[in-house]
Amino acid sequence: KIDLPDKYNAVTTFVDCHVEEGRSRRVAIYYQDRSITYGEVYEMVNRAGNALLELGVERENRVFLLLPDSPELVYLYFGAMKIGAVPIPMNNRLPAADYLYMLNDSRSKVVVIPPEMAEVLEKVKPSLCFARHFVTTGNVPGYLNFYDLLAGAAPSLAPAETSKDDAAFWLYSSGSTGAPKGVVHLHHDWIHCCELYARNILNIRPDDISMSVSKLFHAYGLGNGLMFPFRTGGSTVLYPEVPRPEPFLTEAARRRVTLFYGVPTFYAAALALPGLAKRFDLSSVRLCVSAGEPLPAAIYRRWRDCFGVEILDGIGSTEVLHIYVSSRPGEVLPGSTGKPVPGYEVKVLDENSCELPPGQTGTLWVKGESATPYFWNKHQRSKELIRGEWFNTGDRWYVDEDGYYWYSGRADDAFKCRGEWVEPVEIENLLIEHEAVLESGVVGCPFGAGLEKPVAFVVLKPGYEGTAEQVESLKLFVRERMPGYKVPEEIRFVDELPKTITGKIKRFVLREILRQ
Ligand code: 3SK
Repeated sequence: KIDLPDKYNAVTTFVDCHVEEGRSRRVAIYYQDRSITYGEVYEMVNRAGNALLELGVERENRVFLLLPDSPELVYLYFGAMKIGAVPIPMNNRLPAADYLYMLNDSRSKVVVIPPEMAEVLEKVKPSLCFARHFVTTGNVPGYLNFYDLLAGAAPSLAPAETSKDDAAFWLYSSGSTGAPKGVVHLHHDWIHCCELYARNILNIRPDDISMSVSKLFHAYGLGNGLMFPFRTGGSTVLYPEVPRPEPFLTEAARRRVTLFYGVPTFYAAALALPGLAKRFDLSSVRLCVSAGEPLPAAIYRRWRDCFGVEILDGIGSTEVLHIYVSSRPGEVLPGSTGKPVPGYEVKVLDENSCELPPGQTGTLWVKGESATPYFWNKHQRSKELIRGEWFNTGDRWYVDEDGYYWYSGRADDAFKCRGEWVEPVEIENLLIEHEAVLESGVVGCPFGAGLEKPVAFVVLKPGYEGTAEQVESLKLFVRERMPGYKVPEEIRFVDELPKTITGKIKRFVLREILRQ
């Protein structure tokens, strides 16, 4: 149990403490060719907070941060929280209509963008009901300049006397259907994730250098790439571009990263590069992490064989903020996501809300101090997914006799074939073991009399072709290892799979493709 005083502002334990306790000269952020110390971050956070105050931002006002991973995003995220306002780090690759919805839903008063986002924002500006100030990190006519605002703001700032239970920041969770949900998080949430997961499972230390494939606008990336290193006074490498394996691994090697946080799609794409281990010196990495979707055993083994480092798989969610079930160093069971992180509780329930014994698949519920209290403006959805202290993840899992958790897909992805339940992920994980397969996505599709059968979308590794022989080879591969009803009725070769930003396969898009 982590005890916090009732009056608590999270910025005091992630930024201010490093200056107050003599760590001002430590490097907080590596960004391109710059090294930024905790002392510099502290001053810029204060300036950002004061600049927002001067714009008239008040406690609880939302501040929409449509910025790439960069020091500016860090300054504004902490600066807004420090004055008691509520930053919303935001994905900068969405369609304009999503921004319109989220800006009005959140009633954000200030929007901050890089200059290249101006074109998209201009499309929605006339329909914005609450935004009052538009700020940019470049030069855009009609926008305030971020650096001018900071230069004119004072470098010291006392933290707003927030309660530990005040809203600190929001993240929008897109999910697979419906409008995005504003997930509200409180000042006390991050400290729980940092202590329970980063410190107790990863054993994160001040000399660690962290780097995350997932971006800071996503809960997984925000923990990995900012809050975990800032909790200990360690360093983070911020990478503003899309994380393509070659340049990303080059930067990780150059910065001698020690904690590497990826997603299965990234690991799979990197493993498809020829001569991987020779081209990228990752000898500084002591631990890799994967989340976003379960890590197939084949990818775990290939990566470990290539770099000699374990990947710890974990389950997390935007609602719980970070990982609550995780593999442990030295105890990885490939294909499983490990065991609950102490401090969180999980249970597997059937459709009547009865707890299931080991071996039986049901819906995973989780309880923990970092879980969201509610979704903004979505009372019905909040009631459906949050029951008392428990949150319904909507994912299907089972726990084995040894207490290891195994993923079986989204509740709405499972389908029945010849009277038996089929979990797409089981077939996908087998297909990926085939030498020609880079990735696959499986969905149920009605054939003939409307009976559902599995269809596999397959991305082949470079050098393999989607021929009729390849189809037969893949079907035979499954037939030799699984009961007949799990053998894909059809195999379609595709260049890529539709995915969410953390690499979860959007199976509803695959189902739509089959309906066309
Ligand atoms: O998207 C996820 O699955 C996730 C994983 C770890 C931490 C946070 C999130 C949202």
